Amino acid sequence: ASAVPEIKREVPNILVTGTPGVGKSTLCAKLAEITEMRWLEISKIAIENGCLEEYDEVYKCPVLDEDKLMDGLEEIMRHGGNIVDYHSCEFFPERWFDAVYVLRADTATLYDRLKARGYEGKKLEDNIDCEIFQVILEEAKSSYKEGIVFEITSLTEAQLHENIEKICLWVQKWFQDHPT
Ligand code: DAT
Repeated sequence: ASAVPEIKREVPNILVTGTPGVGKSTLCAKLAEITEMRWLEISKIAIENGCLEEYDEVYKCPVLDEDKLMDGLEEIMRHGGNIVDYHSCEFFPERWFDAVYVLRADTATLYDRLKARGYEGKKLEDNIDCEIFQVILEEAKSSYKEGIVFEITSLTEAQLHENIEKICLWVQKWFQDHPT
């Protein structure tokens, strides 16, 4: 039995995940603006709250203290209204999310975006491989119920707007299905 009493959320929580460079921040920023939900950039929150354990020299990125981070986010997640933005998704509690959007990109686009961000060598190759082998999509499918995982692409402005529309419709439907 969990020590945390469940609260019925009045606003849903959404997870936006995918390989770095697929367009998560771009989508989340816009979505947060339109829905007035809270955009939680996990990488930034981890830094601001001292939730980094060590630095991975191979991948040139910090390793999260996941337990500390989850404990710190529990309260805010219980009340809902959050858009969580992170390039991994398996360590979050399943009960936190009402929808999981996995952003996908083609190799050429992702390569250009990551190059422009200064990624190179192994870090660049590994992130491209991660996308080719749909690592995050598989992670999402094995961590969350099939019906709440949605695969989307956001390569162009037009697709960005289509995705925003689609997610806003999903949010509207969620409110209809969860009357207060
Ligand atoms: P992520 O947060 O997944 O790392 P991002 O939002 O920072 O990705 O986007 C990476 C780059 O791609 C950035 O330069 C903006 C661009 N981009 C993202 N989504 C886009 C879209 N739908 N149309 C055009 N450019 C986009």
